[in-house]
Amino acid sequence: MSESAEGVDDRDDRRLPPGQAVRTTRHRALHYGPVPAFRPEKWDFRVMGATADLGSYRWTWDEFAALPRSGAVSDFHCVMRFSIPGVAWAGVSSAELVAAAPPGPDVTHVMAWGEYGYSANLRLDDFLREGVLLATHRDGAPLPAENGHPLRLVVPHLYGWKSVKWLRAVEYMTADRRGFWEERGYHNRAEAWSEQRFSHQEEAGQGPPL
Ligand SMILES: Nc1nc2c(c(=O)[nH]1)N[C@H]1C(S)=C(S)[C@@H](COP(=O)(O)O)O[C@H]1N2
Ligand SMILES: [Mo]
Repeated sequence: MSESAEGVDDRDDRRLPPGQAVRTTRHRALHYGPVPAFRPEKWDFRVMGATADLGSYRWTWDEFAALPRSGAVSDFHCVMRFSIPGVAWAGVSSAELVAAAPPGPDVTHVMAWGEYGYSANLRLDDFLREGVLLATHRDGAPLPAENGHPLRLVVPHLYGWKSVKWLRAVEYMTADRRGFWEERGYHNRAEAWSEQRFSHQEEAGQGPPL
């Protein structure tokens, strides 16, 4: 197997978005800030903002674990140019969440909120794309703590920073607003196949003002 010093194998990268290579070495989990502790009795998950009935929704850990589940296999693309092919995720699909907590008619975007205020904005149609999961499991096992336990978002067609780990809430929005990295120079939409890495690449109208 031809492998470069950086531990990437770019021989068979035709299935990958441009500028990406398969990472073959085990990698350190990537995130900003510390790994939060999971306290099941304190944990909840919320849907808030512009819901159809203008109320907000809250699930305890036991309630969330009882929602209908599904799985999806997808490739994961980090903006740092490595990809992890064929990750098997399981959890609650975004479609299932939206069925349980319907958005109002004017909702165009969502903000995914993690612990400690980490956030990422998504177009509603990107959030509802096939394969988007609120995942509790990866490759058949509960998520390791550093990979988002007990719950993370997975949005395979967007760069990895949109896949919020330690997910605690989804906010329905009637206008776009930048999340954590989108305010700090990264692309508002972050579609990996069109290589939307940085905010300076945004066309007029692709995002709210910086
Ligand atoms: N809460 C939170 N989620 C996060 C991040 C973060 O810093 N905080 N980093 C993102 C980035 S840049 C990537 S590439 C992936 C990495 O996921 P992994 O550690 O499971 O490989 O998590 C994403 N989700
Ligand atoms: Mo990343």
